[in-house]
Amino acid sequence: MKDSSVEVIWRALDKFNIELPSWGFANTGTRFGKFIQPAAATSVEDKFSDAVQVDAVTGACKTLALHVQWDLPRGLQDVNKVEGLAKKFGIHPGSINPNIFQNQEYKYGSVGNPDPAIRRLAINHILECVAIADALGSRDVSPWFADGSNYPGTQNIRTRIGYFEQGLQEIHSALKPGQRLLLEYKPFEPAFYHTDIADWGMAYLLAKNAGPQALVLVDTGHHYQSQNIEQIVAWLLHHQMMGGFHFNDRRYADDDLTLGSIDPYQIFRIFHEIHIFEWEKGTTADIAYMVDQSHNLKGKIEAMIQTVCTAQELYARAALVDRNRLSKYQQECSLVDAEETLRTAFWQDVRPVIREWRKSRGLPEDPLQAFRASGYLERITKERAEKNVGASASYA
Ligand code: RM4
Ligand code: MN
Ligand code: MN
Repeated sequence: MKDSSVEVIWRALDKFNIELPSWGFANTGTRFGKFIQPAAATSVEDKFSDAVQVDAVTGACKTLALHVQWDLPRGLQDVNKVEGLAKKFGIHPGSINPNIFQNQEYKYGSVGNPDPAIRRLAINHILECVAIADALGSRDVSPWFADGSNYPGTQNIRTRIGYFEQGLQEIHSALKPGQRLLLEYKPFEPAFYHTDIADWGMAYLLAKNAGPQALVLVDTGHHYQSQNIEQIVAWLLHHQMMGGFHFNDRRYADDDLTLGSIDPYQIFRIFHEIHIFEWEKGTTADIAYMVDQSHNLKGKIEAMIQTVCTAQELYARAALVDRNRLSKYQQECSLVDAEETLRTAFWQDVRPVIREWRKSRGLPEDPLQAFRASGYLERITKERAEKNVGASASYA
């Protein structure tokens, strides 16, 4: 590979940080049951400890996304504990995720619930999350709303839009300067007829209505079949509304599969849109790159390492696109040459260059192999096995 290409890759990787999800280290399941893993994290301390292993071998994961109900069950009162863990493990709390989908109260929705008392409960919880984020020094509050309905005619769709507009405005007004509210959309599941924030257009309009610190979060798994995700990303970038990603891959629906395992070209094309935006504007897009995957079959830490490495590879490959040539070909409508410019970058094997980059940064050349050699997995399997035996696996 040319020296200039090597430099492009190194520069790209130096600035590419990926946030890990705390919930990706714990036992999670499908809607039919959980497959319990003996090494799964059993506490927030375990989650920090596991996340650090991923950072130790990849050097790319300096923050850990937290889900308030799962990681700070006592809300603000748990801030000190989490701060202590962050210090101990040297990884910062990342985005703060409210939980407005799990409690019985939210059966018919949270911020979109017809009952004003439930709407208040949900808004208050998110307001507490804003305060938690502020206390922990983390910038983004990113709620995902499971709100919706299962049968036609059972809810007033427009009334609920109004509830969301009002509620999100109130939440926005509690944001401190610099904080961001990231609105995630999802077309269906758990609601199967209508979801209140079903796509990027709805998230965009609600964010715009809430205020300037509200942006859109794109979970790559939350799209209809065959949707052009890079086009959505391009639109959000164009309107300065692209707040962050939840990375995962999907074959059918919200499968939470490993990033790039099904369609690496899709992820490459998303990264290309970001690189070309940054190149044209001469700035770095302020995007939070986060993973949202819960593996119940793969080893959780290994799956995260695999994900981070895949993200780095695809990000580096997209950085290699010769954008000068591409622009020229686009202008001339030289279709084959333009497409080949993209494909040439996609088919480059960047792994040897990434290995060199890792070495130069004091990181292991092969992160997965380094993790396996560390003995960490064997140690935690022993330490946690007993605690995990008692974990509930049942669906009904
Ligand atoms: C949802 C969505 C959210 C995540 C929950 C657990 O499908 O992706 O981001 O917080 O799952
Ligand atoms: Mn998500
Ligand atoms: Mn999801």
